[in-house]
Amino acid sequence: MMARIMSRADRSVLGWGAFVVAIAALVLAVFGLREDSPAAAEAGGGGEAGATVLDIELAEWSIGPIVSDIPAGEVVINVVNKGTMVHNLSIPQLGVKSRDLQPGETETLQLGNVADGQYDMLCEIAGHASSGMTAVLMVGDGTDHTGAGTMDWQEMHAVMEARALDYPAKTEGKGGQMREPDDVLADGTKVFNITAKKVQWEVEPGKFVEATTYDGVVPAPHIHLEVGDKVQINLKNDLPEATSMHFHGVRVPATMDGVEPFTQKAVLPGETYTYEWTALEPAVGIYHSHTNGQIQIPDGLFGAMTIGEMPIPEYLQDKGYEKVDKTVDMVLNDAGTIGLTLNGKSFPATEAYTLRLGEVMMVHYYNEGLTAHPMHMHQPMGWIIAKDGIPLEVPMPADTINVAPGERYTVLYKATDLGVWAWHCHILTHAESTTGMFGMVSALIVTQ
Ligand SMILES: [Cu+2]
Repeated sequence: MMARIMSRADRSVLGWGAFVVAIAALVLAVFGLREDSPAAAEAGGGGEAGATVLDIELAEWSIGPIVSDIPAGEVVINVVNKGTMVHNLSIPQLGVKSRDLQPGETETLQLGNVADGQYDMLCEIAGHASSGMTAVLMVGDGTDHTGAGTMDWQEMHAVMEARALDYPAKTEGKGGQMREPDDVLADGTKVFNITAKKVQWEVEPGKFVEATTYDGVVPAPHIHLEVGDKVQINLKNDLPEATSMHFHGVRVPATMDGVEPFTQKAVLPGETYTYEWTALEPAVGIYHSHTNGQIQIPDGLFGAMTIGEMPIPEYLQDKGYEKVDKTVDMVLNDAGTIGLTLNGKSFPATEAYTLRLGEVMMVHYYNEGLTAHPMHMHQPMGWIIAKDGIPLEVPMPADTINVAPGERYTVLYKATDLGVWAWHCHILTHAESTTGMFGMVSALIVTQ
């Protein structure tokens, strides 16, 4: 039995009231509560006599401790970069900023005499704060109860619950929708006119970021082709910098591989560049930039591209996986202006997916971020049926699928039990914070 790799998903939404109650219960039951104890380091040594010395660690994607509660007075901060990328520590309200620290580097910051108050700390490297590199410096006698550092567990719980109950929150813009050709030429060539441009993109309610996009959406429109299709993609560059387009995981001639300056000239601002090739083999791929890619891609310049049909393995047909009722792309990101997101949205603005009992969902995972994400579906169990678009001879069961940057996994899920099932990255700091779930969290809702 064959199923189209991407069909127009029927994402009918039902019973949201019941769902909201259900997910609230789910949130409490599944994720539980953790009380992060505010860290206070009060010691001599290194600083001026009587100064408070604070140790702050930078990593992907956190600043720890997330809340530091210290007395007013002289403050010295020892910053260490324990991550694998360059980071810095900035306290804008105090005008204090470390230099850019390489992995393993340290710096001591003399803050001087700091008055009572709440001061934000963040990494100023583009996209790092929105990915989670923020923390709070609470200075004073602790009577300020507006900040996270002084919340008791009930207050923290209320903040977390309020955030979770917003799910699935409405935001402007929806990416990754199927894109029909703009034109079909006499010889059957499918023509797609695609514009690279910056837009303001709402990643979560009220939070707009400058995204780098194809056609104004994150992820870019999904392009689906059949084996044998001739395709022409006219890439117009409306960005303020050069770009190019690479077809990741798709067999194309070297001259169409998009790696400037080797296989083509860069597409300069204002120019249009044409890619033409024939779809030779089935694929589960991605089209994305290959120019300044470490910025342009996390900032949003990526979209799914599939060719042909993905078969259901006989092994699973025998287990009752007869047809695919719904096909879903799950594009992961963690950096740039877009940050920790599923399909360009951060919880609670992520989509809620629905299945009826017995229905089968095919999910294509794609990772366009900078780090791996173990994507966990609470239920049902998933079956990996293809890796990077190639069907596996023997499918592999997995409730957690570690998707490294650049990888694609195709997974079948058959709805076996009613309920709201959390579906999230299992690197916990990609899914939860002291103010509740965020980032790479979504849910599958199974109904009768
Ligand atoms: Cu993750």
